[in-house]
Amino acid sequence: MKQIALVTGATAGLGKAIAERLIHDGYRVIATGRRQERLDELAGQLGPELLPFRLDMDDAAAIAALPGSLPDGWRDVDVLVNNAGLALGMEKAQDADIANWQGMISTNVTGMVELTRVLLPGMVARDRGHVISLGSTAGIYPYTGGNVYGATKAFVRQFMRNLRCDLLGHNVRVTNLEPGMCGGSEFSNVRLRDDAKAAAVYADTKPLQPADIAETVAWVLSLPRHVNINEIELMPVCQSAGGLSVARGMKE
Ligand code: 8X3
Repeated sequence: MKQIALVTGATAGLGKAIAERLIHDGYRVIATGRRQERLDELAGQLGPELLPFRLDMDDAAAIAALPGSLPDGWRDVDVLVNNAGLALGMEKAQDADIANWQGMISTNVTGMVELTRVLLPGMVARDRGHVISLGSTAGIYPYTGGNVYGATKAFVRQFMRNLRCDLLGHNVRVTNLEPGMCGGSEFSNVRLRDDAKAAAVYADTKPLQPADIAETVAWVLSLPRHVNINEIELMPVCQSAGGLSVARGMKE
């Protein structure tokens, strides 16, 4: 029997690459996202092993109803890939738009925990499952303008670590993947709301690509059932953490 994976945010970028890779590796995939036409396109491309399922991660009622809303034969989700997430804005905290902060918390934290909560009982009851979340290096290393985005990813990190404690004794694995700069997605276009500025983020670099993240997901899943990869931090070779900063000449 093929395993079933549910991938959130599967209409583009990392989620799409992960969905494609999992279909290739023999999974049946529930691909969720907000844009129906993109989901239909993906279904057309990947065939009947992919179930397009419209889901807005800000819609608590839809998330709560999800297990019962899935068609027969698609309800026993073995793998949850918490990929949906976004960054909004790069302003310093003192200048940031509170609506941007609320938007990031709603999708990256609230939607993610709600969906995990509704799918975990089935995994525990069947004594098989794997929750894989997309954290970020932004949840580990602070940077200017990363304020709430980084904090949501630090939440993901600690939530995944705590899930490992709660799931001890059950064959349900939990992994947090923490990529650094990754191109080939809408991440910076959404964050900066300016395509030229988004392109400049990756200018003259060789960032990670969605396929690199999909490869990591595939590897983590392929390991024997007794092996749990807790966390993986990955960056392109052209990136490193910045170190500490000092402001000189400040007024006392
Ligand atoms: C994306 C990594 O460095 O743009 O989560 O915050 S970064």
